[in-house]
Amino acid sequence: MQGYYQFISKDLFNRELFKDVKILKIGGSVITNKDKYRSVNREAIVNIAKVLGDFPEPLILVHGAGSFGHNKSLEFGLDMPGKVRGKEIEISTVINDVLSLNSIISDALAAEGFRGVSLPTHAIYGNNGPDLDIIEEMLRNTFSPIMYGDIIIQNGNYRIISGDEIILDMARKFRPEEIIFATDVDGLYSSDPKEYSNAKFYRDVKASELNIKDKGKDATGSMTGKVEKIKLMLPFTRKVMIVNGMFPERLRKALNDEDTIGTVVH
Ligand code: IP8
Repeated sequence: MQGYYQFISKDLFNRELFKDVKILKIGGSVITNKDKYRSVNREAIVNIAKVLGDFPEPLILVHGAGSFGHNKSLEFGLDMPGKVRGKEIEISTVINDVLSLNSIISDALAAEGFRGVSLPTHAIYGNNGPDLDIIEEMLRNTFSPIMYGDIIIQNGNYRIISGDEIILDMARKFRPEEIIFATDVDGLYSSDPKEYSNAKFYRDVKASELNIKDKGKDATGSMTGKVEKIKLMLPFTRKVMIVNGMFPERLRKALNDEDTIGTVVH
Protein backbone atom coordinates (compact mmCIF):
# COMPACT_ATOMS: atom_id res chain seq x y z
CA MET A 1 0.00 0.00 0.00
CA GLN A 2 2.80 2.34 0.92
CA GLY A 3 4.33 1.83 -2.54
CA TYR A 4 1.03 2.82 -4.13
CA TYR A 5 0.93 6.14 -2.26
CA GLN A 6 4.56 6.81 -3.07
CA PHE A 7 3.72 6.36 -6.74
CA ILE A 8 0.77 8.77 -6.56
CA SER A 9 2.66 11.51 -4.74
CA LYS A 10 5.68 11.26 -7.07
CA ASP A 11 3.35 11.66 -10.05
CA LEU A 12 1.61 14.70 -8.56
CA PHE A 13 4.97 16.20 -7.69
CA ASN A 14 6.14 15.77 -11.26
CA ARG A 15 3.02 17.39 -12.65
CA GLU A 16 3.62 20.41 -10.45
CA LEU A 17 7.27 20.53 -11.46
CA PHE A 18 6.48 20.46 -15.18
CA LYS A 19 3.36 22.60 -15.10
CA ASP A 20 4.89 25.34 -17.26
CA VAL A 21 6.33 23.01 -19.86
CA LYS A 22 5.26 23.66 -23.43
CA ILE A 23 5.54 21.27 -26.32
CA LEU A 24 6.47 22.59 -29.74
CA LYS A 25 6.21 20.60 -32.95
CA ILE A 26 8.01 22.02 -35.95
CA GLY A 27 6.50 20.56 -39.09
CA GLY A 28 8.67 18.84 -41.65
CA SER A 29 7.07 21.05 -44.32
CA VAL A 30 8.53 24.10 -42.59
CA ILE A 31 12.11 22.93 -42.14
CA THR A 32 12.50 20.95 -45.38
CA ASN A 33 11.52 21.27 -49.01
CA LYS A 34 9.05 18.42 -49.08
CA ASP A 35 9.36 17.43 -52.73
CA LYS A 36 13.15 17.30 -52.82
CA TYR A 37 14.85 14.40 -51.03
CA ARG A 38 17.04 15.57 -48.10
CA SER A 39 16.62 19.25 -48.89
CA VAL A 40 16.42 21.70 -45.96
CA ASN A 41 14.78 25.10 -45.73
CA ARG A 42 17.80 26.75 -44.13
CA GLU A 43 16.19 30.17 -43.75
CA ALA A 44 13.18 28.78 -41.86
CA ILE A 45 15.44 26.72 -39.59
CA VAL A 46 17.63 29.70 -38.68
CA ASN A 47 14.59 31.93 -38.06
CA ILE A 48 12.99 29.38 -35.76
CA ALA A 49 16.31 28.79 -33.97
CA LYS A 50 16.51 32.54 -33.25
CA VAL A 51 13.05 32.53 -31.69
CA LEU A 52 13.82 29.47 -29.58
CA GLY A 53 17.24 30.78 -28.57
CA ASP A 54 15.46 33.75 -26.94
CA PHE A 55 12.79 31.65 -25.22
CA PRO A 56 13.64 31.32 -21.53
CA GLU A 57 11.82 28.11 -20.50
CA PRO A 58 12.69 24.52 -21.33
CA LEU A 59 10.47 23.09 -24.03
CA ILE A 60 9.83 19.63 -25.33
CA LEU A 61 10.70 20.05 -28.96
CA VAL A 62 9.63 17.61 -31.66
CA HIS A 63 10.25 18.05 -35.36
CA GLY A 64 8.85 16.33 -38.40
CA ALA A 65 10.81 14.30 -40.93
CA GLY A 66 9.90 16.18 -44.12
CA SER A 67 11.87 15.16 -47.18
CA PHE A 68 14.38 13.31 -44.97
CA GLY A 69 11.74 10.76 -43.95
CA HIS A 70 8.56 10.66 -46.00
CA ASN A 71 9.92 10.37 -49.52
CA LYS A 72 12.02 7.24 -48.99
CA SER A 73 9.52 5.71 -46.55
CA LEU A 74 6.86 5.80 -49.26
CA GLU A 75 9.28 4.68 -51.98
CA PHE A 76 10.41 1.71 -49.81
CA GLY A 77 6.85 0.85 -48.72
CA LEU A 78 7.68 1.50 -45.06
CA ASP A 79 4.49 3.46 -44.38
CA MET A 80 2.90 0.14 -43.37
CA PRO A 81 4.46 -1.43 -40.26
CA GLY A 82 5.98 -4.88 -40.66
CA LYS A 83 8.79 -7.31 -39.92
CA VAL A 84 12.29 -5.87 -39.94
CA ARG A 85 13.72 -8.92 -41.67
CA GLY A 86 14.42 -8.22 -45.34
CA LYS A 87 13.96 -4.45 -44.94
CA GLU A 88 17.10 -3.68 -42.94
CA ILE A 89 18.83 -1.49 -45.55
CA GLU A 90 15.68 0.55 -46.22
CA ILE A 91 14.94 1.05 -42.52
CA SER A 92 18.50 2.07 -41.66
CA THR A 93 18.56 4.49 -44.62
CA VAL A 94 15.50 6.32 -43.30
CA ILE A 95 16.70 6.23 -39.67
CA ASN A 96 20.03 7.73 -40.72
CA ASP A 97 18.39 10.35 -42.93
CA VAL A 98 16.13 11.68 -40.17
CA LEU A 99 19.05 11.63 -37.75
CA SER A 100 20.96 13.85 -40.23
CA LEU A 101 18.05 16.29 -40.29
CA ASN A 102 17.99 16.29 -36.50
CA SER A 103 21.72 17.16 -36.41
CA ILE A 104 21.13 20.12 -38.72
CA ILE A 105 18.29 21.35 -36.49
CA SER A 106 20.24 20.81 -33.24
CA ASP A 107 23.30 22.62 -34.64
CA ALA A 108 21.20 25.60 -35.73
CA LEU A 109 19.53 25.73 -32.29
CA ALA A 110 22.84 25.45 -30.45
CA ALA A 111 24.24 28.32 -32.53
CA GLU A 112 21.45 30.52 -31.10
CA GLY A 113 22.08 29.45 -27.50
CA PHE A 114 19.14 27.02 -27.18
CA ARG A 115 19.86 24.38 -24.55
CA GLY A 116 18.53 21.46 -26.54
CA VAL A 117 19.56 17.84 -26.18
CA SER A 118 18.69 15.46 -29.00
CA LEU A 119 17.10 12.21 -27.92
CA PRO A 120 16.89 10.14 -31.13
CA THR A 121 13.43 8.65 -31.12
CA HIS A 122 14.54 5.18 -32.25
CA ALA A 123 16.94 5.10 -29.28
CA ILE A 124 14.48 6.09 -26.56
CA TYR A 125 11.47 4.04 -27.71
CA GLY A 126 11.97 0.47 -26.51
CA ASN A 127 9.60 -2.48 -26.70
CA ASN A 128 7.43 -0.91 -23.99
CA GLY A 129 7.34 2.66 -25.28
CA PRO A 130 9.43 5.77 -24.59
CA ASP A 131 11.99 5.98 -21.79
CA LEU A 132 10.29 8.83 -19.98
CA ASP A 133 12.88 8.93 -17.18
CA ILE A 134 15.53 10.24 -19.57
CA ILE A 135 13.22 12.95 -20.87
CA GLU A 136 12.20 13.91 -17.35
CA GLU A 137 15.81 14.11 -16.21
CA MET A 138 16.66 16.44 -19.11
CA LEU A 139 13.78 18.74 -18.23
CA ARG A 140 14.70 18.69 -14.55
CA ASN A 141 18.17 19.90 -15.55
CA THR A 142 16.65 22.69 -17.69
CA PHE A 143 17.53 21.08 -21.00
CA SER A 144 14.99 20.97 -23.81
CA PRO A 145 14.67 17.41 -25.16
CA ILE A 146 14.56 17.28 -28.96
CA MET A 147 12.82 14.32 -30.61
CA TYR A 148 11.53 13.77 -34.14
CA GLY A 149 9.46 11.62 -36.47
CA ASP A 150 11.43 8.42 -36.98
CA ILE A 151 11.23 4.65 -37.45
CA ILE A 152 11.22 2.56 -34.29
CA ILE A 153 11.95 -1.13 -33.85
CA GLN A 154 9.86 -3.10 -31.36
CA ASN A 155 9.96 -6.89 -30.94
CA GLY A 156 11.39 -7.49 -34.41
CA ASN A 157 8.91 -5.16 -36.12
CA TYR A 158 9.43 -1.70 -37.51
CA ARG A 159 6.96 1.13 -37.65
CA ILE A 160 7.03 4.82 -38.47
CA ILE A 161 6.35 7.02 -35.50
CA SER A 162 5.20 10.54 -36.35
CA GLY A 163 6.18 13.59 -34.36
CA ASP A 164 2.48 13.97 -33.52
CA GLU A 165 2.38 10.54 -31.91
CA ILE A 166 5.48 11.39 -29.85
CA ILE A 167 3.74 14.57 -28.70
CA LEU A 168 0.70 12.59 -27.60
CA ASP A 169 2.95 10.34 -25.48
CA MET A 170 4.70 13.40 -23.99
CA ALA A 171 1.39 15.16 -23.32
CA ARG A 172 0.04 12.13 -21.43
CA LYS A 173 3.09 12.12 -19.21
CA PHE A 174 3.92 15.81 -18.70
CA ARG A 175 0.49 17.51 -18.99
CA PRO A 176 2.00 20.51 -20.81
CA GLU A 177 0.66 23.97 -20.36
CA GLU A 178 0.36 24.36 -24.12
CA ILE A 179 1.07 22.44 -27.30
CA ILE A 180 2.06 24.48 -30.35
CA PHE A 181 2.25 23.19 -33.91
CA ALA A 182 4.36 25.28 -36.29
CA THR A 183 3.15 24.25 -39.76
CA ASP A 184 3.36 25.69 -43.29
CA VAL A 185 -0.22 27.02 -43.17
CA ASP A 186 -1.75 29.77 -41.01
CA GLY A 187 -3.84 27.33 -38.98
CA LEU A 188 -6.82 25.05 -39.54
CA TYR A 189 -9.20 25.46 -42.43
CA SER A 190 -12.40 23.60 -43.26
CA SER A 191 -10.62 22.19 -46.34
CA ASP A 192 -7.15 22.48 -47.89
CA PRO A 193 -6.62 26.23 -48.62
CA LYS A 194 -4.06 25.35 -51.30
CA GLU A 195 -6.79 23.57 -53.25
CA TYR A 196 -10.06 25.28 -52.27
CA SER A 197 -10.30 29.09 -52.35
CA ASN A 198 -13.52 29.00 -50.25
CA ALA A 199 -11.81 27.17 -47.37
CA LYS A 200 -12.95 28.67 -44.03
CA PHE A 201 -10.24 29.67 -41.53
CA TYR A 202 -10.78 28.82 -37.86
CA ARG A 203 -9.31 31.26 -35.29
CA ASP A 204 -10.72 29.49 -32.28
CA VAL A 205 -12.49 26.19 -32.57
CA LYS A 206 -13.84 23.38 -30.42
CA ALA A 207 -12.32 20.01 -31.25
CA SER A 208 -15.81 18.51 -31.48
CA GLU A 209 -16.64 20.94 -34.32
CA LEU A 210 -13.65 19.92 -36.40
CA ASN A 211 -14.31 17.67 -39.33
CA ILE A 212 -11.43 18.27 -41.68
CA LYS A 213 -10.82 16.30 -44.82
CA ASP A 214 -7.72 16.75 -46.91
CA LYS A 215 -6.36 14.73 -49.76
CA GLY A 216 -2.71 15.11 -48.74
CA LYS A 217 -0.73 11.93 -48.62
CA ASP A 218 2.48 11.47 -46.71
CA ALA A 219 3.78 8.52 -44.70
CA THR A 220 1.88 9.58 -41.56
CA GLY A 221 -1.50 10.85 -42.78
CA SER A 222 -1.21 14.65 -43.25
CA MET A 223 -3.66 17.21 -41.70
CA THR A 224 -6.58 14.84 -41.11
CA GLY A 225 -4.33 12.58 -39.05
CA LYS A 226 -2.99 15.60 -37.16
CA VAL A 227 -6.49 16.75 -36.21
CA GLU A 228 -7.36 13.29 -34.92
CA LYS A 229 -4.20 13.35 -32.75
CA ILE A 230 -4.98 16.87 -31.50
CA LYS A 231 -8.36 15.65 -30.27
CA LEU A 232 -6.57 12.98 -28.25
CA MET A 233 -4.09 15.54 -26.81
CA LEU A 234 -6.66 18.03 -25.58
CA PRO A 235 -7.51 16.28 -22.29
CA PHE A 236 -3.86 16.68 -21.26
CA THR A 237 -3.26 20.37 -21.97
CA ARG A 238 -4.82 23.80 -21.56
CA LYS A 239 -4.72 24.56 -25.26
CA VAL A 240 -3.41 23.46 -28.61
CA MET A 241 -2.35 26.16 -31.04
CA ILE A 242 -1.45 25.91 -34.71
CA VAL A 243 0.63 28.72 -36.23
CA ASN A 244 2.47 29.29 -39.47
CA GLY A 245 6.11 28.47 -38.73
CA MET A 246 7.25 30.48 -41.76
CA PHE A 247 6.44 33.63 -39.74
CA PRO A 248 8.85 33.60 -36.78
CA GLU A 249 7.05 36.48 -35.07
CA ARG A 250 3.84 34.41 -34.88
CA LEU A 251 5.76 31.56 -33.31
CA ARG A 252 7.37 33.93 -30.81
CA LYS A 253 3.96 35.31 -29.82
CA ALA A 254 2.40 31.85 -29.55
CA LEU A 255 5.20 30.72 -27.25
CA ASN A 256 4.77 33.82 -25.11
CA ASP A 257 1.00 33.39 -24.95
CA GLU A 258 0.37 36.59 -26.91
CA ASP A 259 -2.41 36.94 -29.45
CA THR A 260 -1.38 36.12 -33.01
CA ILE A 261 -2.70 34.70 -36.28
CA GLY A 262 -3.31 31.01 -35.85
CA THR A 263 -5.90 28.48 -34.69
CA VAL A 264 -6.55 27.71 -31.04
CA VAL A 265 -8.24 24.35 -30.48
CA HIS A 266 -10.08 23.81 -27.22
O1 IP8 B 1 6.99 14.04 -40.23
C1 IP8 B 1 7.37 10.92 -39.97
O2 IP8 B 1 7.24 11.89 -38.95
P1 IP8 B 1 6.36 13.20 -39.18
C2 IP8 B 1 8.60 10.04 -39.79
O3 IP8 B 1 6.30 13.87 -37.85
C3 IP8 B 1 9.05 9.32 -41.01
O4 IP8 B 1 4.98 12.74 -39.59
C4 IP8 B 1 10.24 8.50 -40.88
C5 IP8 B 1 8.43 9.37 -42.16
